[in-house]
Amino acid sequence: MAATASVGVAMASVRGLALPSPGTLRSSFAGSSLRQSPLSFSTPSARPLVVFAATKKAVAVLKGNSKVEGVVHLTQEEGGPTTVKVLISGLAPGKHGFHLHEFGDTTNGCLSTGAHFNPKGLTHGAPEDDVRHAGDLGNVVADDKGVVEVTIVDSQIPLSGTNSVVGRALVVHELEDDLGKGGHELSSTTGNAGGRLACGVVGLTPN
Ligand SMILES: [Cu+2]
Ligand SMILES: [Zn+2]
Repeated sequence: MAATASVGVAMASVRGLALPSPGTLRSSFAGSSLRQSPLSFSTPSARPLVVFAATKKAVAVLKGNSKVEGVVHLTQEEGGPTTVKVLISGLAPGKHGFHLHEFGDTTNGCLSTGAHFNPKGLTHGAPEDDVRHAGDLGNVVADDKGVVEVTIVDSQIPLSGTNSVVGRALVVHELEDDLGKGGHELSSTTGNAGGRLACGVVGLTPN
């Protein structure tokens, strides 16, 4: 009974507010704000497509099951090579293989990052070789404090496009990468660089 009565009152008041009433004004405001909101969303979403073509920046934070850790900043101007600024600590002094591996998957530590990124299906090599994996960045060299601080420039690890390395992983190894020339059975696939000390997924950053 009470429900029926309140519906009756509501209907009566709608009918009562026929044309030039405050009720009609309120409903027309609601209508115009609904029409505006799709417009204000579509304008900013169209603009980033233009900004998108400028400098790309990415970062990888390297971690593992040892004291080895690092941060790697990658930047690429449109169409140019990628600049890779490497800072790693906790290494044994000397050379360590440094690669871009295929997957950004660390569910099983650095092991699940897969093999060297190799979209052209070539054999392992040195960064300067024509025949190399795209991910072959050679060796980084730790000083007597176990620190690597180096900048690598490479044209096979873009941050956009079909062979983008964003979402893949950087790995630093226990041993020196023999650059495919060591004569070991692993030379042509991994450079026989030994265990994976630390790794990190390459992700986009505004910095
Ligand atoms: Cu590797
Ligand atoms: Zn390789």
